[in-house]
Amino acid sequence: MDQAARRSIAEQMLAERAIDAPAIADRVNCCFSPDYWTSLVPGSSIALAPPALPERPLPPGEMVAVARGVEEHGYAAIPVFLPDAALAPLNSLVDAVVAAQFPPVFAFVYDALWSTVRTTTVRAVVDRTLGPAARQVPHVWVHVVPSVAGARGWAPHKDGGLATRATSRLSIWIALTDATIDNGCMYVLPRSHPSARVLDGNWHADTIGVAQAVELLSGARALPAAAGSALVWDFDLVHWSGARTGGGVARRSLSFEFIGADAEPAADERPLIACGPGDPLPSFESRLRFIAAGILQYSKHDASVYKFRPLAEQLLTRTV
Ligand SMILES: O=C(O)CCC(=O)C(=O)O
Repeated sequence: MDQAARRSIAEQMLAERAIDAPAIADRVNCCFSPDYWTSLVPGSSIALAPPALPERPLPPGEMVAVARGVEEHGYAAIPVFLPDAALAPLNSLVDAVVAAQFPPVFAFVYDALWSTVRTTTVRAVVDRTLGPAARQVPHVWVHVVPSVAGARGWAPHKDGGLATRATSRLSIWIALTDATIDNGCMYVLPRSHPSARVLDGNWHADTIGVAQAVELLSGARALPAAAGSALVWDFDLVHWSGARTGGGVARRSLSFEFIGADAEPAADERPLIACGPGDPLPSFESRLRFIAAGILQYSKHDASVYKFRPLAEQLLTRTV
């Protein structure tokens, strides 16, 4: 059986688990109500002014090291900049969305998630790596690797949908809980490692030799990340999630993308989001559209959201 046939069978199986039409209609109504969402979490907000999150300043010189890491290796780690006082409310928002039986990415209806990249740290990282006036691409995701042995996040890939192999772009992945070797932390193939050339160019090629596979294994690098720290990588870096070896807390993280002022956005990267000091957060309706587009785009990486595709389609077509 070829890959297309296998995929089609898997999609049919997943579609059979789809939510029925009345349940979708009910959920669409909830989705479009800011009051519904704020009622789930006391003290939560959905507005345009970004709330300031508690933030821990980075050691001097850290930004230079991050920018150098991205340039030389394609990635870098940012030490903890979000303290527990910021992480606890963020995790409560994800808890509430999951308890209401929505995919975790719906936590992006709330201001606080958007505020994580309006912090001094993230702004400085984006400025240093992409230059001034970079903007946010409306691709966001909440990654959850559940507390089940063998569970894992996304398979190896390079970022960018229609903008594959694009330059002047940066992903920022913020750990909401500790990401460890045992619970499925991220792995990368540093671009500076000699084996990275194996995946240059057409890295989707169906066959590579055993010798090359062994070479690739030698290049893989695990990146454990403490809650409140972040990883950044550019769109030419192969990265993936490890598999969990056991239980413990779920591994949770947020993903964001940014594009330099000089780069032409691909169709699926519009509308870009201005994210300088003083710029408003995306409107509630825009957030719903970004969440819905993410479900359609990322269900190929995250099968748990596949059954929400009809809901996402309705969110994209219905006007408020
Ligand atoms: O957290 C994960 O499992 C995958 C993150 C990732 O690869 C991405 O956001 O591009």
